[in-house]
Amino acid sequence: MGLGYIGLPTASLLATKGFDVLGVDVNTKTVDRINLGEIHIVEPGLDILVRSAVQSGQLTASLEPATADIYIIAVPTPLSADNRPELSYVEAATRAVAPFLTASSLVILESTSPIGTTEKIGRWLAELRPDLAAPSNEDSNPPGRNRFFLAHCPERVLPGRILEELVQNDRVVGGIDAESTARAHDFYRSFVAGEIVKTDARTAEMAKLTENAFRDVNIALANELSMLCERFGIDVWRLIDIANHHPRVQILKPGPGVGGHCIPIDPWFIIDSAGGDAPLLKAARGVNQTKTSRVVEDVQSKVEGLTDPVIACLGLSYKNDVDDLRESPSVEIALQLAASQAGTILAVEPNIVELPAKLDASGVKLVDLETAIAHADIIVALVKHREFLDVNHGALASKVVIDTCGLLR
Ligand code: SAJ
Repeated sequence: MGLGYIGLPTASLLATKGFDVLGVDVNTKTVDRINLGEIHIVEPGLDILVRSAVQSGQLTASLEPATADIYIIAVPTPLSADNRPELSYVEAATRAVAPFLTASSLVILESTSPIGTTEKIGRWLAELRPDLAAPSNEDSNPPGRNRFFLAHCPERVLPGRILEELVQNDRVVGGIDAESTARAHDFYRSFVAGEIVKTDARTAEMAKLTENAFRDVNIALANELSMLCERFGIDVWRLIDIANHHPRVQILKPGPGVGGHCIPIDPWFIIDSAGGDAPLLKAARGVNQTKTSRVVEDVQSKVEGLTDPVIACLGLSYKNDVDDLRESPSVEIALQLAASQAGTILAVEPNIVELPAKLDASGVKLVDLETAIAHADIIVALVKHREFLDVNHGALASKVVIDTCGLLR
């Protein structure tokens, strides 16, 4: 259920491992493209995998689910405007599969979810299918009654390395009851090379959120150091390199802020589940958001005194070598610069062919690297894409350069 960044790689991998896979998505265009053996997202190796999965007949895409042994829910769990988890896609997917469940069906939630979501799915399914016994951690299932199984197995793959990590990463499986955990474990064992750690559903949910919160806090330290180093006249990249020589220190890299649909979102799931009582996670979110505003202010201060300034933003995606612009601090920076009429804003993003509507409407222009460098007074390096690595440093000599991602080191 869901053929996005997690569902499509998982569906096509399973298909090439011999499973009969029905990939379900609510988007007609996505379904049509996949049935032609084409893909709608950028991920290394995915085009070849999907083509071969579709051509072999093992993978079919559809708008509607059908009866299956295993249902994997891999739909988005976004954050609402007031930082609350939005479970409507999970609920819709649950409602869509409910009529098709049979005795012994295994339902697996892979979407990153707030604490208690797997139990919630169990309650929805119990209401929708009173003819089947729902799994219960109190072990109250009457013996012999037809029942379904339910577990959480959070996705943990890194965009850009999804196909490799789907197989190689360790997985966490947490069932509502021990039998659900065991069945989910056996399923993942059939295609995962890494260790499969068994736990309960709530711990699995919290483990996934903890991993991303750990990264957010660590990057917040790097971003705070970058702002402090600016004040102290110290090269933050060199500083972190040196500190990381210590055998027990591993600080991540500063950047223009933290983006994507995972790391800036998942700490809020914990904060929300805790009724707001998670001060460190909130502080880290604040620091990482402040870093984005600081980059905008830095550019604005450099523009002062220039006539008709041209500002080139190198990179728009949320991180290097992906096409994903969701929750991207670089997009936010370009938008804020455009809104504040800081100058003409040129954007270079080699992984897209057209700008999203809101950037286009704001007057930002998508250009290639050479054009941007030739015309810009101020270069803001936002994302360390491989296409930027060979940038001609000589051509930058006469420009004001703000390097947020260490591109020009
Ligand atoms: N970033 C930094 N400095 C760093 C590393 C990252 O500023 O040193 C920024 C990136 O530029 C980006 C953001 O953080 O804006 C997130 O990028 P990322 O590479 O850290 O993570 P994601 O969002 O692509 O994927 C994460 C991964 N989680 C962990 O590494 C703990 C991935 O394994 C998860 O599956 C994914 O979230 C997810 O779906 O939850």
